[in-house]
Amino acid sequence: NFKEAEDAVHYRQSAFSMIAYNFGDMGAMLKGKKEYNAEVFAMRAENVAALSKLPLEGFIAGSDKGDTEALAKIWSDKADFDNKMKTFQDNAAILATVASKGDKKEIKKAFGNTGKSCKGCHDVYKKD
Ligand code: ASC
Repeated sequence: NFKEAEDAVHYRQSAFSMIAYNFGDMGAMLKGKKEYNAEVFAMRAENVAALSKLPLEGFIAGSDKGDTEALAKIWSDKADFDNKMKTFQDNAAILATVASKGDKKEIKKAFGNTGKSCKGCHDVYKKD
């Protein structure tokens, strides 16, 4: 278990940071901002799928204080928050599967769905 609330905050922020790095690079490839490399893309999709399972554990009770963008609403609507996190995990898993197969149209669709599940949660539960 985490010793302090701030350790839980750091844990989830670390996971989100790695998710953003990997997902951002995938976006750059899909938007043609850098060369598309199917192997690297699939590796990053695997990373995001694995990393997507980590942040939820860091949202422990009482960790809405301090250096965090997490809104208190997370803990008052925890079942919905958990659900949205699960949707993100499911979409990320689909993206990893689709990326390993290489159909660009399917990849774009799965990437879009995953991005929507990032935003869907941020819109409601993250400070702007
Ligand atoms: C990213 C990132 C997010 C999501 C979101 C998708 O690359 O850092 O928070 O995508 O913008 O809509």
